Amino acid sequence: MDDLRQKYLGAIAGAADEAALEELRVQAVGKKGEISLKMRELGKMSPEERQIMGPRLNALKDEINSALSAQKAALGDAALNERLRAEWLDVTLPGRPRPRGTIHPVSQVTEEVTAIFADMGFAVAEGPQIESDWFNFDALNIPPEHPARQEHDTFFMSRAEGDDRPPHVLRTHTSPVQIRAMQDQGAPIRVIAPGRVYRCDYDQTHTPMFHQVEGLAIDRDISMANLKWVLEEFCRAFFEVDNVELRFRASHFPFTEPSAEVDIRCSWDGGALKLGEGDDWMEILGSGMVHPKVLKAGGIDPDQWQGFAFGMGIDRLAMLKYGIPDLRAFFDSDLRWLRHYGFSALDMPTLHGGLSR
Ligand code: 2NL
Repeated sequence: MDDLRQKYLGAIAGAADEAALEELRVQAVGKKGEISLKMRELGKMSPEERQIMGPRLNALKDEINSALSAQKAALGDAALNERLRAEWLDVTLPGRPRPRGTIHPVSQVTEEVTAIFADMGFAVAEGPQIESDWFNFDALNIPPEHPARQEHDTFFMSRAEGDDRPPHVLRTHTSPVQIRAMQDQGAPIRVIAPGRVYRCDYDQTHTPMFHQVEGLAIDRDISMANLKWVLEEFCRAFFEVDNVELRFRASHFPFTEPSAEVDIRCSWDGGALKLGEGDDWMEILGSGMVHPKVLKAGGIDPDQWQGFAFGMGIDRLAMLKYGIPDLRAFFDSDLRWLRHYGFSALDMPTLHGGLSR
């Protein structure tokens, strides 16, 4: 009895894992285990022997069972301690800085402009960058022989051999988007069309791809006065200055009549641009009342409806607002430039939260 006791209690205390423990349990107290077999032998004993051996065997069985569960608990504790040691983590360490992308100034300014005009009830319209010459030119009162066609430095797509139809073009302005919007939605309508435009021109101040935003408002009685208010409101919000002064200078565009170029009062004291004060004027956009022929091309009756349109360069707006000197760097994908002039992805421009902070 003592040998059995020594053997199993020693083995249990030395068991390294739960599998070893289970093997010992089966060996000792399982159905065919050593203790169980001994208990079966009780039947063959004399009553006196049985009186002594029975309780001793039962006590030994109990002792082995509790040693088994004690060791099982100890192994569980050890395993947990080992996990806690191995999976230890210093939660006070500073976060690891990840390589961070930034929002391009063109995207930032597009979002800002969109937020401002959305607040005045303008929806965003989009359209194809490859256009038919009808949508890019004819619909905008620029017929084939019109000098403006040459001035647009158009990129032409190629047609298949023997196909004599006029080629498609890369849109030279976002106006065709607004023609499509008029055709699709009819009047009244209030939309802006921001997007990429293309002209075959490359120097200090021109890139063959650049960004434009145009606006269009058509209703029964929209006038130049509404245009003036909308543009003043826009400049106040966009440049974040209370005193803006705009000057409307008579001009000419084929798609508007009358037409006006708009200058903003500014000063260049000490090389820094200040808006709303000073004796200088800087041209920021073109505008006018939509030409009746353009309304017709958009499927809108010019005897019933009228309205204004305007257009400006997003890249130039970004350079002015954020003091970026070189236009061509916009499209170089230089990571150092992008980190310097880029914006945080989390700071979405809103009118209430601040446009650019
Ligand atoms: C500029 C001048 C302008 C428009 C764009 C327009 C569009 C339609 C009808 C009439 Cl659908 N006009 N757009 C009007 C005046 C000026 O852009 O300097 N852009 C950079």
